[in-house]
Amino acid sequence: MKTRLILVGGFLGAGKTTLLWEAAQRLASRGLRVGLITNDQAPDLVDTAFLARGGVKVAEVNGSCFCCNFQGLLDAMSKVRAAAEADVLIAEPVGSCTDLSATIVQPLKDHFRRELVVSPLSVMVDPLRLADILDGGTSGLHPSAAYILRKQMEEADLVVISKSDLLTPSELESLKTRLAQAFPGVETTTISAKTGDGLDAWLDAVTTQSEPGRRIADVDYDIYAEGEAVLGWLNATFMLRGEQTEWNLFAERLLMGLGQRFDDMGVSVGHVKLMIESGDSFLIGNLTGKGDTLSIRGLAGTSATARLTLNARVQMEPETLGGIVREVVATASQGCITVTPLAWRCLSPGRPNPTHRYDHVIASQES
Ligand SMILES: Nc1nc2c(ncn2[C@@H]2O[C@H](COP(=O)(O)OP(=O)(O)O)[C@@H](O)[C@H]2O)c(=O)[nH]1
Ligand SMILES: [Mg+2]
Repeated sequence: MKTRLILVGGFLGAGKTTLLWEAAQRLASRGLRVGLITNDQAPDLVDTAFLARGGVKVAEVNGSCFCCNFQGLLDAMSKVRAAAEADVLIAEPVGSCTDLSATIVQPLKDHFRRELVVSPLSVMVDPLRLADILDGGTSGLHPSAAYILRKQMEEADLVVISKSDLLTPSELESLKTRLAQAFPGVETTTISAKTGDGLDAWLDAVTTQSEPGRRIADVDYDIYAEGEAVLGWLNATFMLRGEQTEWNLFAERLLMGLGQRFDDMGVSVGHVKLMIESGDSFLIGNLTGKGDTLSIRGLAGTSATARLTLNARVQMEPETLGGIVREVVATASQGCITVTPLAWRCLSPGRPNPTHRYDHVIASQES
């Protein structure tokens, strides 16, 4: 029996991982076996640790994006397919990646149609960013990063407007209409992973349809490379030890401190995400733009030790980003917590150099 692969792209912070979590639970309750695949430029990804807590098998491709490490994606698919005996795999590419139709979907259709059914390429977009992009703005992003976001929608089979709970039904309808005008022929849907609205409809679509990669965007790799290179990238893990600490308050101090610093500097935040784990308890914190996007979910309780994993993608030199994170973690510790770094990767993504790049659409697979 063929395994189904669902690719969920979309810019940093669009809501991909939250959707993967929800989708995995719902597919499991439909009796399907699910495996998840995450992807990042470096190891120690919050998303992987978070998704693995859901009891689902997860494989991580790190060190390079799927497009530039196609074999890494294939290996992860085999590994998680075997481990989960999976009927369905859901893969989340790096949020600053585009051109997935040409570099992932077409080669899969071309060479793996015997073992794989590939679902329509879903691309998630945050409605607040989308509104500004459709108004001709950059949603606070570097123009080349905003270019990536637009290309992601241009190549999508299905644009999924996420976080629909943040808008009224009429605002959503108007966004969908404008999206259809800006990207003619693209299918659109809306989802709230928070309330569950639209989730089953999206799952029905991606688990039954198999016409992926119907379009290929014309991507200028110089602009694409610049859009990625302007982001400082930090994946860090720390051990925190000290007095009894209420970790949710610590996370709030830390994210507020970071949001404040980035807002004061006027730099654009792609995503800052952290996880604090203390025993079986954990929390996830996020900034997906300015300081007022701060959100924390879960409870990490009160204890003397915890593990902090922090992933940040912010428009600045990686060393500057690293320095700010060190300082703000120390300030949030208020002199009561000893912070020991366990892992530290600070980089700026290199020029994308895909393993494959098709310039034409491969005819659709027979089911
Ligand atoms: N209001 C709302 N927030 C959401 C929803 N889905 C995700 N988020 C938030 O968006 C942020 C980024 O989510 P995440 O899934 O990590 O995005 P990713 O970077 O695309 O994987 C987090 O703060 C989530 O809590 C949603 O349906 N509604
Ligand atoms: Mg994610």
